Amino acid sequence: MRGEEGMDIPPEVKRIMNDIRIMRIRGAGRIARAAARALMLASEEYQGRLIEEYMSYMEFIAQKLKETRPTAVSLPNAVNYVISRIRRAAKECASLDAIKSITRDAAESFINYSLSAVDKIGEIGARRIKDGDVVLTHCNSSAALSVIITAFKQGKDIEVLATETRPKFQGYITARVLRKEGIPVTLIPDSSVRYFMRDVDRVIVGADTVTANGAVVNKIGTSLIALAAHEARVRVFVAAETYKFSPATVLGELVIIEERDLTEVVPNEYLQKGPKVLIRNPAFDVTPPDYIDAIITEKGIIPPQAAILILQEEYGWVLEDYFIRGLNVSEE
Ligand code: RUB
Repeated sequence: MRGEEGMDIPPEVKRIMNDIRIMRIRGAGRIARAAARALMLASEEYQGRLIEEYMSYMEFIAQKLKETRPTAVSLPNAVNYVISRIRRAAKECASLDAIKSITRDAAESFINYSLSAVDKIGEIGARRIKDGDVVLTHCNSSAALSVIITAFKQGKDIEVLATETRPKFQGYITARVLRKEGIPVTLIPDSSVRYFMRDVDRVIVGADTVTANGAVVNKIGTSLIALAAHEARVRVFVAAETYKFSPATVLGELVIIEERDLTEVVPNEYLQKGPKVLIRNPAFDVTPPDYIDAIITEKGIIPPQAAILILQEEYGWVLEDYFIRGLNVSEE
């Protein structure tokens, strides 16, 4: 593949980009790890000798990766984690070989951090699940599953209601994973959530993005589930690694909600006939902090209103940089 700037994208990197786009690689955590790996592969494949060229090539790949899916902030956060380390190394005038090895280390350290964060969330979140609980989950979230599976492995007798999650049916993946673990699971239609809510003790979902005010962007339907849970006084927990928190939202940026292909909702033949109605397919929605009891991160459980503290701790340098650069620009 040749990019706008005439740069080659190695086939394996191109494959990862496409897999993210078509959702063969999906779920915010997996997408983030795949992006870090893609940067590592792109770096390994780079044949040139000039640092400047290497930098523009890596920035180009980073940009292309960020464009694959718009909503999960874990993707730009993972890319920026690696790219910021490469930029720093280039500024310090390291050799190209040294910069390449920093690229590999940065990508590997992001991937390892991400995997251990999911385990840690499992340990922390499992403390909030009681013996005998019925847990409802939506879509397919590794972080939410980590909590459920850890609680079960601790010997807690639990049962799970998994929503189908139309239109892409990620709930079937969740049901399969839970069944393999030996956890009793019932697959239910999305529209039956309020019907079942009276039997539910806890709702646990994942997140694609957590905003500065503690709102959670997750698979479409999450906000309706949270609303039904709120009405029934059922606690709602969100399992989210800290790289799912969005620094851009501190600066007032809104999260882009992905709208996917209409063929996910209606058959292609129907579309080809030129349907007389408008069809839409938003993939995510926003659950306000008022409907969330707590966010389980690898650093501990926080109320959604404390999201800003995570952002200050994890991304303070990004924000500082923005404000300092902003100041420089206005002083010029
Ligand atoms: C997946 C989804 C998941 C979050 C969290 O949407 O909404 O709940 O990404 O997942 P899609 P994880 O299938 O459209 O990518 O906890 O695995 O990061």
